[in-house]
Amino acid sequence: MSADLRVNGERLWQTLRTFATFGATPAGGVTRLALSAEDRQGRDTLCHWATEAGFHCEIDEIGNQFIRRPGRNPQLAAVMTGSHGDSQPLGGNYDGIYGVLAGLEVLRTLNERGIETERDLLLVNWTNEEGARFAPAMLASGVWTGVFSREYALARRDGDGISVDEALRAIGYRGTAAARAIPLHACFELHIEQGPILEETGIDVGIVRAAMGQRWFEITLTGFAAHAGTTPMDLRQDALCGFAEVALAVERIGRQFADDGRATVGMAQLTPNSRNVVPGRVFFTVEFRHPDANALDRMEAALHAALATLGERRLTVSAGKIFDYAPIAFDPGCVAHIEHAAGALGLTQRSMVSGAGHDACYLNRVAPTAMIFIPCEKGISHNEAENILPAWSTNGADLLLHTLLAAANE
Ligand code: HGY
Ligand code: MN
Ligand code: MN
Ligand code: MN
Repeated sequence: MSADLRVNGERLWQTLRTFATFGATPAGGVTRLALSAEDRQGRDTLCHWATEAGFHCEIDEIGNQFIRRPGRNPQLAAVMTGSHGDSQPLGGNYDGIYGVLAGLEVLRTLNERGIETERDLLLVNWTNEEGARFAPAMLASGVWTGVFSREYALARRDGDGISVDEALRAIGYRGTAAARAIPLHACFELHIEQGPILEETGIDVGIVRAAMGQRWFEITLTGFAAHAGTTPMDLRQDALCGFAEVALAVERIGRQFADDGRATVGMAQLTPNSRNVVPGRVFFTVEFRHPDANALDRMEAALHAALATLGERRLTVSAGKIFDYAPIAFDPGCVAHIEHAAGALGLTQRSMVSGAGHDACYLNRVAPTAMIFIPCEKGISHNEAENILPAWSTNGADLLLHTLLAAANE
């Protein structure tokens, strides 16, 4: 297909601006948590645009949205693209939704130019990729690819005790289609880099050949809530001080496994959280990432060693691992499609490993998969200041267009 074939970058940019109003925050980002009213606005809009363009829109039992553009040979396995429409609590306007809307722009462009493909093209908006409202992350693509059972996922609850099942029904997205993988020929996810490399090196696109493994832990330290004025220091069972020691130990573990290692304490809740009560309990999360599974094992062991020292503070520890996936190697054939298309489009490119998790990491279990990154300003993401340039957006969508065409016609 001629490299002159390009998407309508301005139209794509306008769809991104429209989605930026669904959960817009005063600081210019979005709060569009999975299965929230804002997420519903986005889902309804996506369905409307898709049906307006003549595509079939289907919802599965975990709320994943599938938009299908039929090919000439429907009996051939489809080619999939997509990402997620949910955001972090104070997230950016491009993480996830850029890949969904660029995919829609590709389908619209093919329609406008009357271009048929051999294989169906399937665009997906995955439910609850972020894991911000309902842990763990990539929950719904995890169900679709068999990582999690439907029952486990539907029963997951948010901080207010609302289950995924209840939230799906509340916004009318508890679909009927089975949330189970169908045969796919290939799968490509387009996403912002969420790191600084492409912008700093002035390279147009990243060809993602691998992704780091991740492990998520939920930990509760229990001491004893006591009067701040009458409890001598040596009689305290202060859960917050124990937490502080573990949090710094987690940071040390991350540094010990640098440059690739990542270690984060992202959430902490103390009880009773009152200024004149010695904290009796702290719930917190720990997550590790690394491209090497053996390193993840050693990071996990170091965490348990740090937790074991808390006996001296007479704290009891309950720790559970809620999420664990091994480092991912994406499909060389899919990587080659992206490299070839980028060359044909005259885009500069570099091979990359993703530090972020993506639905593609699970899709890679059921189909040949790879990812495309575009730059984002200063690598900022999971932050309201996340930003991309229209030219980057258009480059990524053009590359997705030509990559999907190659895979859908082989
Ligand atoms: O946490 C992640 O890596 C992804 O952005 N949900
Ligand atoms: Mn994302
Ligand atoms: Mn994210
Ligand atoms: Mn191929």
